[in-house]
Amino acid sequence: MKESFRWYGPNDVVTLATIRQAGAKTVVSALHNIPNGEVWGVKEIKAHQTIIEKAGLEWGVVESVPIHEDIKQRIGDFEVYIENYKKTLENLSRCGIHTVCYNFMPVLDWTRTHLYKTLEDGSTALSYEINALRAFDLYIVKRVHAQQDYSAQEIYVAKRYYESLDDLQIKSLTKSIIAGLPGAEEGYTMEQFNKQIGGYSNIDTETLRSHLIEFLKALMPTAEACKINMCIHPDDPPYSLFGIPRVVSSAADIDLLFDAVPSLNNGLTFCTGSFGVRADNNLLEMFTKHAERIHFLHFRSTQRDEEGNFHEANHLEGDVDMYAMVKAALTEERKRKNLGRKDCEIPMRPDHGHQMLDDLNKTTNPGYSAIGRLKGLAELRGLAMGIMRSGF
Ligand code: CS2
Ligand code: MN
Repeated sequence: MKESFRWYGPNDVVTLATIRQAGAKTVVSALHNIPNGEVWGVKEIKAHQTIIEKAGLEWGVVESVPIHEDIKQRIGDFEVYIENYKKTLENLSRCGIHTVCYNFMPVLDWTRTHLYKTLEDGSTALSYEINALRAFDLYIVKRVHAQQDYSAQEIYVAKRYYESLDDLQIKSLTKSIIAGLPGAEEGYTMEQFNKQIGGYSNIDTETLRSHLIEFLKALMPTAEACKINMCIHPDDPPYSLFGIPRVVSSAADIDLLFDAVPSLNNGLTFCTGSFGVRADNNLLEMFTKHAERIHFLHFRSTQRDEEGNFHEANHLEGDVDMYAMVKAALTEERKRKNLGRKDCEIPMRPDHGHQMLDDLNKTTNPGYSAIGRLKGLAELRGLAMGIMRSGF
């Protein structure tokens, strides 16, 4: 596995020097300053790449080139934005960058209700509380059809939860959910959020899926010609939120996607933490079935409960069987090597980490502090070495 670390650019308090000391070779990064939908020019890509290379690292993966909302809804200027996306891929390829992560989650990117849940050992983790989400939907957003989406019992519990919140807690919950987590690119005010949700009133699951498939069909000739491996990131959490569909959540979703667009350039970011939130996702089966098109690995674990709450666990604990996942990744790499595939080292980043030690006193991007990720990477590296050395 090619050990990688995400870097948010020159303003990231976790510097490239830190990433080098963590032992990662590859940087996962994006041009966050370019508005969604616009072309990434060669000049801007090169400038970013030069900063990374000067630090002795390589820019191996783009995470993400965001998909404009017009493409997801197939409205307005979506054709222009698809053309722009192709140009961005061509420009990245010209600069020698061939792996592009993206997601197709409508309106919101990844979502958590709480960003600093204190764990038993004093570190903090990102978490998702189902009642907080429902209370937000029903009583803060006051979404038009929200009442129809929950049972009477769920509404009752959510109402009690809402009534227990003070103003500060309401503000903080709102910020966690709609202000945009790192990498999400878009944050909303309440008014904008409601408007965005409204855009999906006529878009059901199958419609959204067809929009994704149409987008990929349009993109593949360019991706193939420029040797760009597109790798879609799963929905996080992997189910519909706020009555808006999500279509990259389950085993059936990815089967449909890759059946519809079989090119290997139409690949997957295997995020164990995102898929792992659903108990009905058999991660190992999903991985093995689509292994040849997994171009990027996000390794992290989550701990869920019966009610639908989850928080981010230590990388080697929680619901994800990380031993099995790392073994599966190493097995796929060996297979590729035997087939003579050039991409026999798959970029892997420790996805998120707890805020801990000195980082507890720093302001870092939630989920993206240095030490928690360094710990995750070190544990994953040790696990991989142990598997390889024990003659797998
Ligand atoms: C998140 C997201 O789970 C994750 O990796 O941190 O930022 C995710 O990377 C993007 O949604 C992918 O497009
Ligand atoms: Mn991820």
